[in-house]
Amino acid sequence: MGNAEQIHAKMRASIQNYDAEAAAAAAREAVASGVNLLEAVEKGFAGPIRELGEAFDRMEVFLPQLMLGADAMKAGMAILGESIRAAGGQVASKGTVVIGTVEGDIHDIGKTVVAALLQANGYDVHDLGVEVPAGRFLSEAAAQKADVIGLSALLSTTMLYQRDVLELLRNKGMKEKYFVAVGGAPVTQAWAAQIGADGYARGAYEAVQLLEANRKRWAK
Ligand code: B12
Repeated sequence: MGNAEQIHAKMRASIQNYDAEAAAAAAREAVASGVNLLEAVEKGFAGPIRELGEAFDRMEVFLPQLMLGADAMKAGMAILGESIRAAGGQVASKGTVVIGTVEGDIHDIGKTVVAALLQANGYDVHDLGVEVPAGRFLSEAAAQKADVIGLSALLSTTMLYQRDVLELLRNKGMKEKYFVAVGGAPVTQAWAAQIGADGYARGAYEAVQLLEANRKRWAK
């Protein structure tokens, strides 16, 4: 097993063991050894968190385990994020992204993974957190001179707030200023088209590809 695989395995185990300290230690090791951090996030943290979510759906694990797994991932991401940001200072930003989970929705794992992978790929990412009202997406996008607005929704009820953000943008004549990407488990390409979003991605890796494919729209 190569060095990178060994580190990915430690990261994976930390999530599977719900061990935040081990996740932080594995993340530190990833940074120190110079492995590709984007790949480490995907293979070491995003994969096992998704598997944990699926195990939860099958009722093989319970809510406390799910929360502890998420906490472990956050502890690791805090370290990787720092390092990714430091590296970002040396390369030109590919664009500014304002991302958050929409109003009424407290799910933040997927959105955090998307934010981290975008950051790892050279985007300047401002994570607004969860339960973000439509108006705040607009004010933060303006304040940060954003190119992209990312809207995450995990509930079929809160998906509707993605539409509200787009309606508010259109009502204020600001839609054309931003590339609006939507995502989250219940969100589909058809929903994105219905509400007039510019793009949809099924997962974090696809989110990076979506922005790469559309980058010329905001490149200066
Ligand atoms: C973890 C979890 C929780 C945790 C959240 C912890 C946290 N800090 O986030 C807790 C326990 C708190 C929770 C609470 C609730 N949950 Co919940 N939860 C989940 C679960 C099991 C996993 C979600 C997750 O983190 N997945 C892992 C991540 C990596 O995947 P992801 O979120 O899909 O994100 C990926 C993509 O969607 C995409 N993506 C995500 N965001 C974005 C944004 C953009 C811009 C783009 C491009 C892409 C993108 O990329 C991500 C990375 O690959 C799902 C089940 C499921 N299958 O989704 C249910 C689920 C979403 N929850 C559900 C429900 C009902 C609830 C509650 C209402 C439960 C309740 N009765 O109290 C509350 C909601 C409270 C609220 N107001 O928000 C339902 C939703 C049903 C529906 N369709 O409406 C689900 C589907 C479970 C189920 N089968 O019933 N939940």
